[in-house]
Amino acid sequence: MYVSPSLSQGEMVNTLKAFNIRDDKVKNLNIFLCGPIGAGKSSIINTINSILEGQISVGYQGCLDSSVSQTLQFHERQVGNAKDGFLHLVLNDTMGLEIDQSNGVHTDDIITALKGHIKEGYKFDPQTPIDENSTYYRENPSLSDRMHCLVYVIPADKISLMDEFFQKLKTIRDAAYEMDPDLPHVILMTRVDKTCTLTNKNLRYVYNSKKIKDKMEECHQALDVK
Ligand SMILES: Nc1nc2c(ncn2[C@@H]2O[C@H](COP(=O)(O)OP(=O)(O)O)[C@@H](O)[C@H]2O)c(=O)[nH]1
Ligand SMILES: [Mg+2]
Repeated sequence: MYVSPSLSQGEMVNTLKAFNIRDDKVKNLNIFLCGPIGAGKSSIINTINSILEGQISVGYQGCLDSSVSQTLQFHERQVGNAKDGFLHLVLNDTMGLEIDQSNGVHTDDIITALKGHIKEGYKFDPQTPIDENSTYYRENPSLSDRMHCLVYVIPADKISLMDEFFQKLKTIRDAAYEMDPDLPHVILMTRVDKTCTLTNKNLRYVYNSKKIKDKMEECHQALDVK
């Protein structure tokens, strides 16, 4: 699927709505959102769903900035709604990947989820990765169960504080390359309004800002995705 950036928002939405998967063994395209708590993952899911509902909103989810994850649950959100129909896209929120291993979801669990072994609703235990005997553990995940795209959600205003975190993301990146060398990796930079006075005034300047360009370069170098 290619959605040209020159399309209007309505045209983009229609392209997404018309999107179908050629392989009928794969029901939905699974997109894996991965990033620190407070990066804006839930806000992205909300914004996408609001746009599809025809609202013009750009939504930051109304929740508090927190250094500890509120929910340590594996969560799938199908894009769309019951009234207008669902798209063949599922956004998977990893939740609570903390800088500190002892506090958030274990990196091993993130990798297990990436490979499709973890079922929706599983409550992560920060101390121990999922037990293969758990009812939430899927022993032989199919192509339909695993992730098809890895999105790193990176808060632009926190990049310089994230050295240790980037190491975690690189472990996940390498596991993804090992699982499927052709898996697309995307960096999605959030909180650009908090990083530059120009974008803070108007988000339309996002592609004109030297500061944002430098942050994007910093992200790219830190993660080194192909
Ligand atoms: N200023 C600003 N705040 C944002 C942005 N994205 C998210 N937020 C806020 O950052 C906080 C964390 O967002 P959330 O979506 O819950 O992050 P999550 O932990 O990754 O799911 C919330 O208070 C959001 O309102 C953004 O692009 N700009
Ligand atoms: Mg969240």
